Amino acid sequence: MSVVLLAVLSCVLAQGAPSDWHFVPITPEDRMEDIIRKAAHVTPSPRQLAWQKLEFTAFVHFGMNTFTDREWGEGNEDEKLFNPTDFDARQWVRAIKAAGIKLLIVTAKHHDGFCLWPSKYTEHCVRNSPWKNGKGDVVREVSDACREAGIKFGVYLSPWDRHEPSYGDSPNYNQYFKNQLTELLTNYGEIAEAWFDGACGEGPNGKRQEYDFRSYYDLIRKLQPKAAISIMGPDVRWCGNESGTGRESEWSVVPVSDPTMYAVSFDCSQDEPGSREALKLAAEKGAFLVWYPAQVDTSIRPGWFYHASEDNQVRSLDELLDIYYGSVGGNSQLLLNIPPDRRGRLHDNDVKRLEELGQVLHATFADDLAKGAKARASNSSRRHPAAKTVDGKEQTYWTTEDGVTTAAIEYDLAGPRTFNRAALQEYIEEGQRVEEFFLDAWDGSQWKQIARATTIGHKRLLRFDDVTAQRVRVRITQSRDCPTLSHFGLYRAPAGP
Ligand code: FUL
Repeated sequence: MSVVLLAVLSCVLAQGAPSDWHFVPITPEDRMEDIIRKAAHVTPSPRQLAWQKLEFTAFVHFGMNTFTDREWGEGNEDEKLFNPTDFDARQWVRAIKAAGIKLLIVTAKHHDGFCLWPSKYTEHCVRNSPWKNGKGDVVREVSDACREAGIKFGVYLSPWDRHEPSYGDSPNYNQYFKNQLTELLTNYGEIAEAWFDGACGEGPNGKRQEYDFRSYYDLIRKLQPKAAISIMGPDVRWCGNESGTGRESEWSVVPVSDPTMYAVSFDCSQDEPGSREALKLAAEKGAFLVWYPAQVDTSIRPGWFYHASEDNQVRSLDELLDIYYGSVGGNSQLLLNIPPDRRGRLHDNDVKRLEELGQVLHATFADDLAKGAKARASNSSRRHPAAKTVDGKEQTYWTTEDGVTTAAIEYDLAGPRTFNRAALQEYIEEGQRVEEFFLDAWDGSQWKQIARATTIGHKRLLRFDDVTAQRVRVRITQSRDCPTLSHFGLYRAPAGP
């Protein structure tokens, strides 16, 4: 108990950092059990929690590269090349919403520096394009379409800028970048996510740009306090690949060396950054535990931008489902890119695939066969009985009594049911804890194992062949502290494709 108290007390605020940034120091003096207890009590900020609950989000790469058939522009492209013939942001949003996506991030500026909004600070923008006689504003139309349709909106603003002459002249470019951020964060309503990648090149003056991330973050917190700052940012970490593959065990609590998170130098390529081994190694050097959840970003096509040559390479429904189960179902958020074509519309092939994906997800998850089931746990705290896992409410949860880290919950479905998917969610407001669990079904004479998995976190989805049973059991065999479960669900995915 005293260790828990110590962990909570040592969860202090980073000096000078915004007030909701918590971190817990780990040191060489800490024993493994101390480190694990501390990790189990690190919790998300309200902003991170809201971000995590979106689960499935969209990236839209659109800009100069769409018209030059490139992935990275040089920065010297003529503004006259940008000329969508039938631009329709509502069409993007309709297609994206049909897949069940809850937020859209548009590439307001990619590495070529061309701005999709009429920026006061550069001539390299839509104002000098023939589109709508220079009166168009992609960011405006997309943000309006998102709001109209009730989905959230975010911006990608490339720090690397191959057009802007001040790039590499660090203080001047930092000011330019903040001016642009200010335009985007003040003129387009609520921004739910600001996305920065790590690409950084040399400026025309031959100098390397030193980004002043600290001042970027401070500005964002001031102008859009609810916006999650992703990738080169303190709120959300990159999963480490662009192929759509999540980790088998994804921990949202990881060690960092700078608790202010102003200088994010996180090695995203690690096998399992939140594992016991990784925490132990970090403690030996002295580190800080923070809540830093993973995002899986990938494109529905081979490229991030639209290329007509890839029209027949839109990912199959099977592939997209694999990505979905591995990311959303593996304690990550999925950011799926769908690039509009030169008309300024999503291509039919992508639209069709998004629709199919939405249909399968809806048909699978609309009916929870475990909802309201009779639930009995081997151990429960008085205020958090097992029934809370199947009451359909996000804010209620089951947990064990102090000191109990393994337990089983048995569910009686009131009659035999056939299912092939399961969903489990921890109550992450209390932290992430489960390290291993099993799902079993009673076959009439004995318990049979259906699945085994490691972490749960915000969500773990399990896929298995059809099982027909009336009684099922979740067995938590390893947890970093009292396990919690806010949701347990059973579903039946339609057969095929
Ligand atoms: C990377 C960029 O270089 C790619 O072009 C793309 O925007 C991807 C999402 O981030 O860093």
